[in-house]
Amino acid sequence: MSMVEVNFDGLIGPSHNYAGLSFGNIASARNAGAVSAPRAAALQGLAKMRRMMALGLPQGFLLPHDRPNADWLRTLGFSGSDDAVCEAAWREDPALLRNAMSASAMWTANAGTVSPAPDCADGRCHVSVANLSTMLHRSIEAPQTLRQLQLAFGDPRHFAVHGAVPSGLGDEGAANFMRLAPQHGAPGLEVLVYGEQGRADFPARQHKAASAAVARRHGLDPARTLLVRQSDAAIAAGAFHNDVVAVANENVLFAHEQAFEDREGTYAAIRAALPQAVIVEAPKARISLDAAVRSYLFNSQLVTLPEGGMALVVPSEVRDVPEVWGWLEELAAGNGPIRRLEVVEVRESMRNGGGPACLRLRVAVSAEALAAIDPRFLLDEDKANRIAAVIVREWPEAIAPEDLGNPALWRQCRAARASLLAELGFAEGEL
Ligand code: SUG
Repeated sequence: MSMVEVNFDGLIGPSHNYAGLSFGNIASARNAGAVSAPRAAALQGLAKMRRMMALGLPQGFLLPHDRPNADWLRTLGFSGSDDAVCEAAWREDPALLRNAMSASAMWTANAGTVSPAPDCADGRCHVSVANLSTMLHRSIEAPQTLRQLQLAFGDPRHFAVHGAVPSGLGDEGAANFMRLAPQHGAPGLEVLVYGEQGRADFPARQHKAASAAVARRHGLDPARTLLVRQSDAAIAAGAFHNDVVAVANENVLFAHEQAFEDREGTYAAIRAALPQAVIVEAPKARISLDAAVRSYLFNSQLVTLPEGGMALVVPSEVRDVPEVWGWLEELAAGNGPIRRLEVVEVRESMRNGGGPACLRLRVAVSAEALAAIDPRFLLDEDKANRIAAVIVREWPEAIAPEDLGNPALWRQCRAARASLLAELGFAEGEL
């Protein structure tokens, strides 16, 4: 079957800020307390989507969540109007309001895990919303993510959308998921990567039992499913998700030598299940784990171009780390599958640990399934222009840490999102 991959990027929300909420995410910790630029951030994300469309690739998006999340604060015992709830939280426990203000839903690689139709027993594309339960600010996302995915992929002939697995089992979605296949439309090998608890100083955010549950729910064939342990060294170096040290596309796996705890065993299992697999590895002798995490080399989008061949869409930070850029240029000049490099600028997201690959959720679909997606979630140039106009008009220019408690900012964030939803044809209360 012929299938294309659609990337659904998270539109970066008006409350984007640097509150340092993600323990184990070095960029988030390093930039805690800095002044953010939500308007620039959202425009950078949109520019990346336009670059992908310019490559001839279909592009979708998911919407920012309602922030500050007053409903979530109500579950913590605050009451009254939205502003009253936020004011009380800011007074009593400002950390709670910081969590309720996070724009972290932008990183849609963590929205859910997607198994394309050829991999699933019932021949439909299965999506499981991630519970993101390890980090408080991210554990808030699942209900709004579920609503959006149910709307976007609401046609039961082609899609099955599952809620999150129980929160006792940490699940971070497609950030810990790779699919290898001869082409998008062929049955693939699904590789689910988990971390072992208590082995590194930082939390392992993906639990093995959660990955296994997702595989069962999606009806994956055990012969084409691998559960692979992420290396403790990678987690300790700040790779809080597998997509910071590895990325796959069709028959190509691009990974750091220290991405997996059992490197040899993982590669052998991949080759056994998919003889066409090509493994492109960055040797630790050339690129240290630290350089890989600092540059976010592997948080790139590896995409198949319509004219054939693959491009690696890398964050501009790879150029700032000479050993990484030098090695990458050699790679692209060589005989391997990755011949083209596209450098994108998503610096505002990067400063919270979110590179190009974090910002997108991949959904491989047939032409019929693509036609069944709610078109309001699909992007074209005209819509990108209209979204940009709303961002320029309504997104805050800057947010400093003390601004998070300012009622004027809460109102601006709510109004900006409402304008965006209205512009895109979503009724109030639909999301
Ligand atoms: O979950 N950062 C996100 C970055 C997610 C990156 N996603 C992937 N690797 N796929 C996280 O750690 C920082 C938010 C803050 O500190 O305010 C944050 O949530």
